[in-house]
Amino acid sequence: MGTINYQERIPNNVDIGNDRRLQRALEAWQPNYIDWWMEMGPEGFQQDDVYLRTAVSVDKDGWAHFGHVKMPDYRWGIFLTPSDPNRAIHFGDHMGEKAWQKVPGEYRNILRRIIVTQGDTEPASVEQQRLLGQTCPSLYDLRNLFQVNVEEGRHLWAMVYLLHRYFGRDGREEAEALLERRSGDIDSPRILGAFNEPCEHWLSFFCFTTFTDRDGKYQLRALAESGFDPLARTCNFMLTEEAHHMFVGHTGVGRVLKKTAERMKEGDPRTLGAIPIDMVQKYINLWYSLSLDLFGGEDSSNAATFFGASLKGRDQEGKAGKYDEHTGLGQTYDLALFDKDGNHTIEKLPLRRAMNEVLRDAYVEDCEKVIRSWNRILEKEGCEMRVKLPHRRFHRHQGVYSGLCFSPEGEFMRREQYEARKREWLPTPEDSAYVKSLMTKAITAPGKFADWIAPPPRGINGQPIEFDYVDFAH
Ligand code: BYC
Ligand code: FE
Ligand code: FE
Repeated sequence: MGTINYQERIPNNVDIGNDRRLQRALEAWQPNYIDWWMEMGPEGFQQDDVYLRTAVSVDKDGWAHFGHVKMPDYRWGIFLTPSDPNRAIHFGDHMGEKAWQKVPGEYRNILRRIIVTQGDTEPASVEQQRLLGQTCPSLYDLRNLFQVNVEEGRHLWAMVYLLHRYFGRDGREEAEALLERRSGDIDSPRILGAFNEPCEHWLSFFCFTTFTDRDGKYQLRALAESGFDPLARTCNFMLTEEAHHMFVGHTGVGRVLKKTAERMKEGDPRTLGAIPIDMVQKYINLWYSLSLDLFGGEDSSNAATFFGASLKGRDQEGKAGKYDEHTGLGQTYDLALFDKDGNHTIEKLPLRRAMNEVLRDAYVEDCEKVIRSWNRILEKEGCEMRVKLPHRRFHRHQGVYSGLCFSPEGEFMRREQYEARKREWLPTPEDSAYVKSLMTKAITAPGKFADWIAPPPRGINGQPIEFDYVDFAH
């Protein structure tokens, strides 16, 4: 079950060869996917050999093979973790029933919508990152960018498989539409806010992979609990890939801070070509708040429906000892509300309606750990400055705090006051221009790094830091 069939045109471990209709549908989608990849994937590097990992099995250890491949030849495929024939639904209204192997008719539309929303983020992120290779700080980082990109492409395959296999004709139409929307396009944008924001330089890329890919981790963990078994199994395998994306972001920002702290011993980081810590803080504020929005409204009837229908659980819903009870009924969640004058009340929200917020809580806690590890780097370098997460009410565009203004400490502010201070908290055009001025060309000599980032402590897959992670065709 763990092994993947690479003999077929579409690598997979779900026996698509035994389902002619499905195989034909996916093989018809494949050339459109490649067209999308050539048009919207990493620009300028499609002919180069990149040291990439490819899934060879879905077993926990040893699932990956490493080798140089040209990105358009990457073996994108469909990999699900093994099925457990006895798996039962463990939350919501269907608790105790056998996990579904087919889509329950009554939930067909909402399930398709969840899958399409998830699927849409994957190609969106590739589109947002498509020009970054041209200003990479090293070959090591270039390779990591491309690893993230090909795997986001594979995550799109994962969702498209579910659409084709379980949703028939409307699934096929949605799969086509996933290749037609474009990040940031006025007429046909991607579905969720953060995936239409420009990601113009490597500091934004590292913040994106720290905070936005980490939203992915929590959404996938919630969907990995799903009563719809194929969705749960596909998300479980996606999570093994996701860990590297967050590693890239977490260590990337960490290396930026390390370099800045080193430089601060010599003088003003700005005049020494490093990125000042308060500028890093602004990008943390931006990408963290955009990513908080991805969890949806704090009070959400959609979230209540998803949980009640046993389609989307809480973080680690099935983990022994984590939750006392799994219906989410008869309980409340205290939510702080503000009116337009800043008057503050606490509402007792029925727990099911608060499921987006419950998931956001798990995410916030995880992000706090990341911040602590960044601050340990600063401390070790003898730097007194620290970074922090802004309050979850700061700079929100979805949910009960959108339309109101809050400081990074979470205090209510009048709009004029907030507007007057916004430049201290969020990147300005000048900040963006400064960061970009440090990243005007690709650093491609093996083992060399741009001046604004420290080298990593070790290479990828046991290779040395100066390894040829990308072999250029010319
Ligand atoms: N932008 O009830 P509400 C990843 C809409 S990241 C724009 O508050 P709900 C990745 C919402 O659709 C993980 N619109 O929230 C990371 C609804 O519209 P309707 C992505 C938004 O429905 C990096 C209305 O506002 N996966 O994988 O519970 C690289 C009110 O909705 C936004 C998923 O998100 C927004 N931010 O939505 C690559 C999982 N937020 O119904 C990949 C699938 C909400 O009024 N999605 N709206 O027309 C879901 O489970 C849910 O749809 C949401 C929350 C999490 C988005
Ligand atoms: Fe992904
Ligand atoms: Fe990711």
